[in-house]
Amino acid sequence: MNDKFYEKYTSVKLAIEAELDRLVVPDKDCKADSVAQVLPEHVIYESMRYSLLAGGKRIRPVLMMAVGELLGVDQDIVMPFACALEMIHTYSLIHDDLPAMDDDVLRRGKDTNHVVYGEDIAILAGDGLLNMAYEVMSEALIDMEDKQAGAYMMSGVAACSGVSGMVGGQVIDLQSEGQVISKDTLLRMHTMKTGALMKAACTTPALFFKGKNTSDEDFNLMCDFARNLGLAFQIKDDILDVKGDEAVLGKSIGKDKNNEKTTFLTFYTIEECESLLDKYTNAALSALEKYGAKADFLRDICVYLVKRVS
Ligand code: GRG
Repeated sequence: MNDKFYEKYTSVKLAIEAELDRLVVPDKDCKADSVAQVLPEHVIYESMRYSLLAGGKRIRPVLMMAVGELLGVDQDIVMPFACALEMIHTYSLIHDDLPAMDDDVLRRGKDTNHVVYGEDIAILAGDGLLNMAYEVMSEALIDMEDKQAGAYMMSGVAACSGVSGMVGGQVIDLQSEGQVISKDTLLRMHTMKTGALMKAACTTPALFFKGKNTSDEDFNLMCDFARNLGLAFQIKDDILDVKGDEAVLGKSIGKDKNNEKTTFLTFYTIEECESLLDKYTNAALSALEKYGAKADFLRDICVYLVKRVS
């Protein structure tokens, strides 16, 4: 990867992190006052910020900003939706790490939320982030000139995050533990659990144009891009769970086997997984052909995700 890519990725990531930092405070309209005055419920903000601002690749919001740039949607319009998506992703990680789900102690290089704040606060921190995501999107919608566009964007994020998307995929995952599942079920589970937030990231800017007498071509291409990228991302995640370095990854490895999860490595060897990774990455890249050089940042993101070590 070239330096120009990392410079751009870092600058988008830092802008997103600065906005997340601004949004998640006891009262974002009078930050200085409320930080000075410690309220009894202050711990929930601390807990939400602990996980949200703990690092992470920020791949979903960076993708959303990149697609927004590609399709010509103002970056200020996309930013609140990108932040909301990262809040939803972080809530899902906090809840996924709970003893009732994956029971994990390490995330983003730190103790998991419930280890630090207890299960009760960790559940509420996840709930708080989920609700704040909708607060941030609906406030953005109020300020948008084209409210219908904002409503389409928010509804897209909601659909991808809920039972027909990530939550549904997590249910399939939990119900599949210790069971023999088919390759089709595995693909369906990951398309929902991991792929749906990728779909939200890549299609939300395209939804800005819905209902404006434009064709659905960009939306359909972004669905195709996200579906293949999501599967490539998950295969790489499965490989890293076996071959990765816990210190670099910042999360526990070997968890899939311990939790009796079916993964791509249940069906395929590492070498076969690596060629599947290439197959899905190439399919994702093919979906970008129409855009020529304008999509180079998105192409570089794909390559970065395939080569990532964390
Ligand atoms: C609790 C509703 C609910 C859903 C949980 C996110 C999730 C669904 C489970 C986490 C476990 C897992 C392996 C999910 C697959 C998606 C994935 C690889 C998540 C980790 O995302 P990264 O790598 O993490 O983008 P960072 O920390 O970089 O943001």
